[in-house]
Amino acid sequence: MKVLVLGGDGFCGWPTALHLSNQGHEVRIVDNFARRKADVELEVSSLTPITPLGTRLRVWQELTGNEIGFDSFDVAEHYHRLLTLIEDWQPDAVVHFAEQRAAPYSMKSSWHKRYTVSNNLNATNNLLAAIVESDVDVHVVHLGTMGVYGYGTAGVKIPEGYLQIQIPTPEGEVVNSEILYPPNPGSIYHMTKTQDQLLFAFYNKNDQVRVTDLHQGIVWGTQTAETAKDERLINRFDYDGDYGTVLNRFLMQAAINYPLTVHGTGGQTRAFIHVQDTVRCIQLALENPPEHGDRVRVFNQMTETHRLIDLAKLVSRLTGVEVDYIENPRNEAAENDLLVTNDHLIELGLSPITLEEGLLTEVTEIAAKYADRVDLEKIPARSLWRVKK
Ligand code: NAD
Ligand code: USQ
Repeated sequence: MKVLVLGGDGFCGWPTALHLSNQGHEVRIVDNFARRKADVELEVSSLTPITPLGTRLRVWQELTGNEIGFDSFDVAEHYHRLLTLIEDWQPDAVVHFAEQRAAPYSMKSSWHKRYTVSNNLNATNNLLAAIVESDVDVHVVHLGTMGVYGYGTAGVKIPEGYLQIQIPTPEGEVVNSEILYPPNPGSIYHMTKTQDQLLFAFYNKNDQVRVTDLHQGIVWGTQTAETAKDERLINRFDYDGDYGTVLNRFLMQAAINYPLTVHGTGGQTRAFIHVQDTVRCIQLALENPPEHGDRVRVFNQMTETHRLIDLAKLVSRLTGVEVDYIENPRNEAAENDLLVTNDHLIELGLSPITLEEGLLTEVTEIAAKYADRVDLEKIPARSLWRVKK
């Protein structure tokens, strides 16, 4: 299959491109290096020493003989580059990672809010419009987020995208229906993902574009089988207060004996998935596309849920590092339960990697290996959801 990977230089995109290439698919990456430029803006670097994309691609070809193509442009800005690429290269599928993905970054200032909305919505709309204009039969696999649902469950499992409802009529009858699960975003970033859903629903209804939207939980870990083949292929590891996600931050903090930064009481429950499962789920979604005429397909791409304080205590027990309770910079519920359905990916053959102590140790070891690259100043989360007046 020919697969175009938008955002293929990023944390999820790079290991996905390698995994698909290793599985025998023809892969081509598009990226504008917005993520590497955000590191320059924030004066921080990946904990792991990532090499330039040109080096990554050359090493992969040397090791495997597989060539991965690359085009450098902004998907949200350069519509005609995207259209021409789809017309000329005729991909079977496009995996769409090319969005600004950090909630704290999206809340830093009005510029960051406007950038995140403009980048994410234009990237998604440009992709869909280009597919329609090109008339190429493309399956879109998009990386969405569990955060589109909010994280409260009212005691029932969050379904995969759609909610069955009953509407009472004035005549006393009940009409059964199914609607997109009500969106409940907790940041500007998450809000863009709820709006992506409407773009997919519209282009699917109007133009029969085939879409799989993967509502992914928090990705943890860093290496996959392919990125571990050579140090020059190493995946990025974000640890800073804007882009670092919670479990990887805890593991890095443990490696340098920095008290674990639990926001509030740590009563928030979130969904998680290891990066090795991310690449496997995307492969499963690509190799089992929806039929023509199917509505947008939604899979919940997560394997387990955890309360943050439980994760912090687990990491603390394994490593002896203390837990620090920090005033929560975000505007979020202090506590929530989270029950999630993930039947579709399991039915397609996903065998989840759970958060076993061995894997936690592996990530802590990687963090320890590169601990001298940590800038302690960059660990605190300084982006506030509501600016104190
Ligand atoms: P990332 O920032 O590491 O990667 C995104 C890549 O897209 C970067 O290389 C960036 O340069 C590129 N990009 C962004 N805007 C672009 C544009 N307009 N044109 C071209 N390239 C552009 O993020 P990630 O962690 O790999 O996340 C990928 C996707 O998965 C995101 O859409 C994110 O919302 C979703 N997701 C990530 C996680 C997670 O924990 N990392 C969890 C759930 C969902
Ligand atoms: N948190 C801490 N301590 C920290 C960092 C975070 O307690 O040092 C807390 C946050 O307050 C929040 C939770 O951990 O309650 C998750 O924060 P996060 O930064 O790990 O994850 P989030 O902002 O939700 O975003 C990440 C990815 C995003 C993806 C989302 C999936 O950056 O791209 O969409 O996870 S989900 O959380 O399921 O919506």
